[in-house]
Amino acid sequence: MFKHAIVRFLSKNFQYGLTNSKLGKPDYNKALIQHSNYIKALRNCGLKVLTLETDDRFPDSTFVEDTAVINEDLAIIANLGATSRKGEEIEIRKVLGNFYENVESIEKPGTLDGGDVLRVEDQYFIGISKRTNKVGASQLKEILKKYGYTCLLVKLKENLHLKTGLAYIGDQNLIISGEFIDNPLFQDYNIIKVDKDESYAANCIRVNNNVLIADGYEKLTNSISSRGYEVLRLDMTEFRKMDGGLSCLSLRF
Ligand code: CIR
Repeated sequence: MFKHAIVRFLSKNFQYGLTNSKLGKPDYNKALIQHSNYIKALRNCGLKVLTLETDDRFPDSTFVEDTAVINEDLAIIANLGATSRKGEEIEIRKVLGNFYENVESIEKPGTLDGGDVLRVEDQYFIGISKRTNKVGASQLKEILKKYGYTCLLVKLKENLHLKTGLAYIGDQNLIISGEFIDNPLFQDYNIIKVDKDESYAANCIRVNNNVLIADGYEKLTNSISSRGYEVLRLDMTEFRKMDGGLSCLSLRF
Protein backbone atom coordinates (compact mmCIF):
# COMPACT_ATOMS: atom_id res chain seq x y z
CA MET A 1 0.00 0.00 0.00
CA PHE A 2 1.23 3.50 -0.80
CA LYS A 3 0.95 6.15 1.91
CA HIS A 4 2.49 9.22 0.32
CA ALA A 5 2.80 10.98 -2.99
CA ILE A 6 4.95 13.89 -4.05
CA VAL A 7 3.67 16.18 -6.78
CA ARG A 8 4.86 19.54 -8.08
CA PHE A 9 2.69 22.43 -9.16
CA LEU A 10 2.90 23.39 -12.82
CA SER A 11 5.54 25.80 -13.95
CA LYS A 12 4.25 28.96 -15.63
CA ASN A 13 6.46 27.86 -18.50
CA PHE A 14 4.74 24.51 -18.81
CA GLN A 15 3.99 25.08 -22.49
CA TYR A 16 7.72 25.44 -23.25
CA GLY A 17 8.54 21.94 -22.03
CA LEU A 18 9.81 19.16 -24.25
CA THR A 19 7.30 17.43 -26.49
CA ASN A 20 7.02 15.43 -29.68
CA SER A 21 3.25 15.06 -29.53
CA LYS A 22 2.26 17.61 -32.20
CA LEU A 23 -1.04 18.09 -30.38
CA GLY A 24 -0.66 21.83 -29.96
CA LYS A 25 -0.10 24.17 -27.07
CA PRO A 26 -1.50 23.10 -23.71
CA ASP A 27 -4.18 25.28 -22.12
CA TYR A 28 -2.54 26.36 -18.85
CA ASN A 29 -5.75 26.88 -16.89
CA LYS A 30 -7.16 23.58 -18.02
CA ALA A 31 -3.89 21.88 -17.07
CA LEU A 32 -4.14 23.43 -13.59
CA ILE A 33 -7.61 21.96 -13.16
CA GLN A 34 -6.47 18.56 -14.42
CA HIS A 35 -3.54 18.65 -12.02
CA SER A 36 -5.77 19.57 -9.13
CA ASN A 37 -8.13 16.68 -9.98
CA TYR A 38 -5.14 14.36 -10.12
CA ILE A 39 -4.15 15.40 -6.60
CA LYS A 40 -7.73 14.89 -5.40
CA ALA A 41 -7.75 11.41 -6.93
CA LEU A 42 -4.53 10.47 -5.11
CA ARG A 43 -6.07 11.70 -1.86
CA ASN A 44 -9.19 9.66 -2.56
CA CYS A 45 -6.93 6.63 -2.91
CA GLY A 46 -5.76 7.25 0.65
CA LEU A 47 -2.47 9.05 0.01
CA LYS A 48 -1.03 12.03 1.84
CA VAL A 49 0.03 14.32 -0.97
CA LEU A 50 3.02 16.59 -0.57
CA THR A 51 2.81 19.40 -3.11
CA LEU A 52 6.06 21.11 -4.05
CA GLU A 53 6.15 24.70 -5.20
CA THR A 54 6.47 25.37 -8.88
CA ASP A 55 9.91 26.00 -10.30
CA ASP A 56 9.68 28.18 -13.39
CA ARG A 57 13.26 27.46 -14.42
CA PHE A 58 12.08 23.98 -15.32
CA PRO A 59 9.04 23.79 -17.64
CA ASP A 60 8.84 20.00 -17.26
CA SER A 61 9.28 19.87 -13.50
CA THR A 62 5.67 18.90 -12.85
CA PHE A 63 6.65 15.47 -14.22
CA VAL A 64 8.30 14.56 -10.91
CA GLU A 65 8.37 10.84 -11.56
CA ASP A 66 11.44 11.26 -13.73
CA THR A 67 13.56 12.67 -10.91
CA ALA A 68 13.81 9.55 -8.74
CA VAL A 69 13.16 5.86 -8.29
CA ILE A 70 11.71 5.01 -4.91
CA ASN A 71 10.52 1.93 -3.09
CA GLU A 72 10.09 0.83 0.51
CA ASP A 73 13.86 0.47 1.01
CA LEU A 74 15.50 3.43 -0.63
CA ALA A 75 15.37 6.45 -2.91
CA ILE A 76 17.61 6.70 -5.95
CA ILE A 77 18.00 10.19 -7.32
CA ALA A 78 18.02 10.26 -11.11
CA ASN A 79 20.40 12.08 -13.42
CA LEU A 80 17.88 13.24 -15.99
CA GLY A 81 18.66 12.61 -19.63
CA ALA A 82 17.36 15.87 -21.10
CA THR A 83 19.65 18.90 -20.66
CA SER A 84 16.72 21.25 -19.97
CA ARG A 85 15.64 19.05 -17.06
CA LYS A 86 18.99 18.69 -15.31
CA GLY A 87 18.66 20.23 -11.86
CA GLU A 88 15.02 19.28 -11.26
CA GLU A 89 16.29 16.53 -8.99
CA ILE A 90 17.98 18.92 -6.52
CA GLU A 91 14.76 19.82 -4.71
CA ILE A 92 13.55 16.22 -4.86
CA ARG A 93 16.74 14.99 -3.18
CA LYS A 94 16.09 17.37 -0.27
CA VAL A 95 12.49 16.29 0.09
CA LEU A 96 13.15 12.56 -0.16
CA GLY A 97 15.93 12.96 2.42
CA ASN A 98 13.16 13.66 4.95
CA PHE A 99 11.55 10.31 4.25
CA TYR A 100 14.48 8.01 3.48
CA GLU A 101 17.64 6.94 5.31
CA ASN A 102 19.03 5.27 2.22
CA VAL A 103 19.49 7.70 -0.63
CA GLU A 104 21.63 6.81 -3.63
CA SER A 105 22.23 8.56 -6.95
CA ILE A 106 22.75 7.91 -10.62
CA GLU A 107 26.02 9.62 -11.54
CA LYS A 108 27.30 10.93 -14.86
CA PRO A 109 28.09 9.69 -17.45
CA GLY A 110 25.02 7.66 -16.48
CA THR A 111 21.65 9.20 -17.26
CA LEU A 112 18.31 7.91 -16.13
CA ASP A 113 14.70 9.13 -16.10
CA GLY A 114 12.32 7.55 -13.58
CA GLY A 115 9.79 7.10 -16.38
CA ASP A 116 12.03 4.36 -17.74
CA VAL A 117 11.75 2.27 -14.60
CA LEU A 118 8.88 -0.14 -14.03
CA ARG A 119 8.58 -2.26 -10.93
CA VAL A 120 6.80 -5.62 -11.16
CA GLU A 121 6.83 -7.06 -7.64
CA ASP A 122 10.55 -7.48 -6.80
CA GLN A 123 11.67 -7.30 -10.40
CA TYR A 124 12.48 -4.07 -12.19
CA PHE A 125 12.44 -3.39 -15.90
CA ILE A 126 14.69 -0.53 -16.97
CA GLY A 127 14.27 1.02 -20.39
CA ILE A 128 17.26 2.10 -22.41
CA SER A 129 15.88 5.12 -24.19
CA LYS A 130 16.81 8.54 -25.51
CA ARG A 131 16.86 9.65 -21.85
CA THR A 132 18.29 6.62 -20.03
CA ASN A 133 21.63 5.30 -21.20
CA LYS A 134 23.24 1.92 -20.56
CA VAL A 135 25.56 3.34 -17.92
CA GLY A 136 22.65 4.83 -15.96
CA ALA A 137 20.61 1.65 -16.29
CA SER A 138 23.55 -0.47 -15.10
CA GLN A 139 24.14 1.82 -12.13
CA LEU A 140 20.51 1.46 -11.14
CA LYS A 141 20.68 -2.30 -11.56
CA GLU A 142 23.72 -2.54 -9.25
CA ILE A 143 22.10 -0.34 -6.61
CA LEU A 144 18.84 -2.29 -6.64
CA LYS A 145 20.70 -5.61 -6.53
CA LYS A 146 22.17 -4.65 -3.14
CA TYR A 147 18.62 -4.43 -1.81
CA GLY A 148 17.52 -7.79 -3.23
CA TYR A 149 15.78 -6.65 -6.41
CA THR A 150 16.46 -8.09 -9.84
CA CYS A 151 16.57 -5.97 -12.99
CA LEU A 152 16.13 -6.56 -16.69
CA LEU A 153 17.04 -4.00 -19.32
CA VAL A 154 14.65 -3.25 -22.17
CA LYS A 155 15.81 -1.51 -25.33
CA LEU A 156 13.30 1.09 -26.51
CA LYS A 157 12.73 1.84 -30.17
CA GLU A 158 9.92 4.37 -30.29
CA ASN A 159 8.49 5.32 -26.92
CA LEU A 160 9.79 8.27 -24.95
CA HIS A 161 9.92 6.21 -21.76
CA LEU A 162 9.34 2.58 -20.83
CA LYS A 163 6.21 3.49 -18.89
CA THR A 164 4.83 5.41 -21.85
CA GLY A 165 3.78 2.01 -23.12
CA LEU A 166 3.83 -0.36 -20.17
CA ALA A 167 2.16 -0.51 -16.76
CA TYR A 168 1.86 -3.08 -14.00
CA ILE A 169 -1.39 -3.09 -12.06
CA GLY A 170 -0.68 -5.99 -9.70
CA ASP A 171 -1.80 -9.65 -9.77
CA GLN A 172 0.65 -10.37 -12.63
CA ASN A 173 -1.43 -8.11 -14.91
CA LEU A 174 0.71 -6.14 -17.32
CA ILE A 175 -0.74 -3.47 -19.57
CA ILE A 176 1.24 -3.44 -22.73
CA SER A 177 1.19 -1.44 -25.95
CA GLY A 178 3.02 -0.87 -29.22
CA GLU A 179 6.65 -1.88 -29.38
CA PHE A 180 6.44 -3.94 -26.18
CA ILE A 181 3.63 -6.28 -27.23
CA ASP A 182 5.83 -8.90 -28.85
CA ASN A 183 8.81 -8.51 -26.53
CA PRO A 184 9.62 -11.98 -25.10
CA LEU A 185 10.52 -10.38 -21.74
CA PHE A 186 6.85 -9.80 -20.97
CA GLN A 187 5.21 -12.99 -22.21
CA ASP A 188 4.95 -14.70 -18.81
CA TYR A 189 2.55 -12.11 -17.43
CA ASN A 190 -1.20 -11.80 -17.91
CA ILE A 191 -1.06 -9.46 -20.83
CA ILE A 192 -3.65 -6.75 -21.31
CA LYS A 193 -3.00 -5.46 -24.81
CA VAL A 194 -3.71 -1.86 -25.66
CA ASP A 195 -4.97 -1.12 -29.17
CA LYS A 196 -2.97 1.37 -31.17
CA ASP A 197 -5.70 4.01 -31.08
CA GLU A 198 -5.63 3.89 -27.26
CA SER A 199 -1.89 3.67 -26.74
CA TYR A 200 -1.77 6.86 -24.64
CA ALA A 201 -3.90 5.13 -21.99
CA ALA A 202 -1.25 2.44 -21.43
CA ASN A 203 0.35 4.80 -18.94
CA CYS A 204 -2.06 4.07 -16.12
CA ILE A 205 -1.25 3.55 -12.44
CA ARG A 206 -2.38 1.27 -9.68
CA VAL A 207 -2.77 3.27 -6.48
CA ASN A 208 -3.86 1.10 -3.58
CA ASN A 209 -7.32 -0.24 -4.47
CA ASN A 210 -7.73 1.82 -7.61
CA VAL A 211 -6.39 2.02 -11.11
CA LEU A 212 -6.12 5.55 -12.46
CA ILE A 213 -6.53 5.81 -16.22
CA ALA A 214 -6.75 8.68 -18.69
CA ASP A 215 -10.34 9.53 -19.54
CA GLY A 216 -11.69 8.68 -22.98
CA TYR A 217 -10.19 5.26 -23.63
CA GLU A 218 -13.17 2.96 -23.36
CA LYS A 219 -11.68 -0.33 -24.51
CA LEU A 220 -8.81 -0.33 -22.03
CA THR A 221 -11.01 1.04 -19.24
CA ASN A 222 -13.49 -1.80 -19.75
CA SER A 223 -10.76 -4.36 -20.01
CA ILE A 224 -9.28 -3.28 -16.67
CA SER A 225 -12.59 -2.97 -14.85
CA SER A 226 -13.74 -6.37 -16.14
CA ARG A 227 -10.85 -7.83 -14.17
CA GLY A 228 -12.38 -6.51 -10.98
CA TYR A 229 -10.40 -3.28 -10.55
CA GLU A 230 -11.93 -0.05 -9.34
CA VAL A 231 -11.08 2.38 -12.13
CA LEU A 232 -10.81 6.15 -11.74
CA ARG A 233 -10.74 8.18 -14.95
CA LEU A 234 -8.89 11.46 -15.16
CA ASP A 235 -8.86 14.07 -17.88
CA MET A 236 -5.25 14.24 -19.09
CA THR A 237 -5.52 16.07 -22.41
CA GLU A 238 -3.20 18.95 -21.51
CA PHE A 239 -0.46 16.71 -20.12
CA ARG A 240 -0.68 14.48 -23.16
CA LYS A 241 0.23 17.50 -25.29
CA MET A 242 3.50 17.64 -23.36
CA ASP A 243 4.14 13.88 -23.65
CA GLY A 244 3.24 13.32 -20.01
CA GLY A 245 0.98 10.70 -18.51
CA LEU A 246 -0.50 9.71 -15.17
CA SER A 247 2.58 8.02 -13.78
CA CYS A 248 4.80 11.01 -14.57
CA LEU A 249 2.90 13.40 -12.32
CA SER A 250 3.81 11.86 -8.98
CA LEU A 251 6.26 9.86 -6.93
CA ARG A 252 4.31 7.34 -4.86
CA PHE A 253 5.61 5.45 -1.84
C1 CIR B 1 9.63 15.37 -21.12
O1 CIR B 1 9.73 15.24 -22.35
O2 CIR B 1 10.57 15.15 -20.37
C2 CIR B 1 8.31 15.83 -20.56
N1 CIR B 1 7.71 16.77 -21.44
C3 CIR B 1 7.40 14.66 -20.34
C4 CIR B 1 7.92 13.69 -19.34
C5 CIR B 1 7.01 12.55 -19.12
N2 CIR B 1 7.47 11.72 -18.08
C6 CIR B 1 7.31 10.42 -18.03
O3 CIR B 1 6.84 9.80 -18.99
N3 CIR B 1 7.72 9.78 -16.95
